[in-house]
Amino acid sequence: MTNKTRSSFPWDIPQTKPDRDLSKAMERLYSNYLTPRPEDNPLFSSFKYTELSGFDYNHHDGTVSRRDPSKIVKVDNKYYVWYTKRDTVSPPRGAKLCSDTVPSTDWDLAEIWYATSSDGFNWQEQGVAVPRPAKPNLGWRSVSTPDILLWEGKYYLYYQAFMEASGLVGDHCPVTMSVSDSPDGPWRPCNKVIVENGQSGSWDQFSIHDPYPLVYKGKIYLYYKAAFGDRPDYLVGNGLAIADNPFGPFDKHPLNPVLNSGHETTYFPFQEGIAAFAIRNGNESNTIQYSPDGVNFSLASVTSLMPVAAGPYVPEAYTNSGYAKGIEWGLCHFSDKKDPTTKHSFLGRFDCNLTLEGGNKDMK
Ligand code: AAL
Repeated sequence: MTNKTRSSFPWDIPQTKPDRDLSKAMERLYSNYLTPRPEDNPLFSSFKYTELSGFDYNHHDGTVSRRDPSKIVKVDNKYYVWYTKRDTVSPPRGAKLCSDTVPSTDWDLAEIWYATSSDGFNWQEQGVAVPRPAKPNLGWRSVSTPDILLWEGKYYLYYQAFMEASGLVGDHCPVTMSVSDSPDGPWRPCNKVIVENGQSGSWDQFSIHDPYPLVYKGKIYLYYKAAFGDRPDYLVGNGLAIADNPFGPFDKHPLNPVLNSGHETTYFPFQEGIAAFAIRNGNESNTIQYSPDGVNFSLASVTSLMPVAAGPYVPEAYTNSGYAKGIEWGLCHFSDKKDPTTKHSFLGRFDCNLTLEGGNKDMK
């Protein structure tokens, strides 16, 4: 439905707040969202999903899993994505039954792999980017959930580094980083914790998850999730740590957490600020949020069927453009959790309309 058709309805929602008493719901329409009508709201979109070609899953028997894709970057006309890959003797068996070869969770005993594509639909898996290092190095049990930063001509992968099987005690792990001169590697581990856990009793004392670096205001803005407790009582907050150098120090923002909801949160520069997908966990799940300063987020829209663990193609993720145009597609993951004997995840593509242009936002 176009705006033209819409505005011909006599009862259509006025674009500006009417000068009369309003119900709470109508009041909220003008105070909570970027625009009262989703058709005009640059941060409203539905999502469309497409199967990818190029990844082999061993007939989806649960021994092979790919999940938590990074942002996508384009280098020499090729798209690159990094992700968690598990290729194990069995599907995850839980903390009680795991061993040196049997994974506890879908992201246990994993490595970071990468793939390339010329069109975003057909992918070629290139191989391992960051293998599990020998014990007792950071991440010896599992390396997972990567994201990528381009900074002054070099490439930096930030990822979770497990020192014990996930699930033995929560899902606890720190974040570390590897650096390379090329997206094809080789990757050199920095061998240190990049974002420190909070002090005992603080909101991010146990784990720093889902590191997500962007370049904003000339600095590295690294968003992350911290988890209190175990699934399903999984209470999350999302924080921000800022650095001038990819090796750190990363200073945590004094207002952390900056998001009260959102698991595997996705961020991208939008207009002069930062937009975020809060996909699940928390009162504000299924919302797209916007902060004009990268710190103070408000609801921009409420939507549904959002991409899980989305890694979008963000043309302005590292350009420090000052006024960004948004995103149109990326990769995400789907998890097959119903049957414990084949539990695994696989990658898919999402398309959306989260660009500066308004227009119809329903993806068909
Ligand atoms: C994901 C992410 C992190 C968690 C686990 C693997 O969805 O939030 O990466 O540790 O689940």
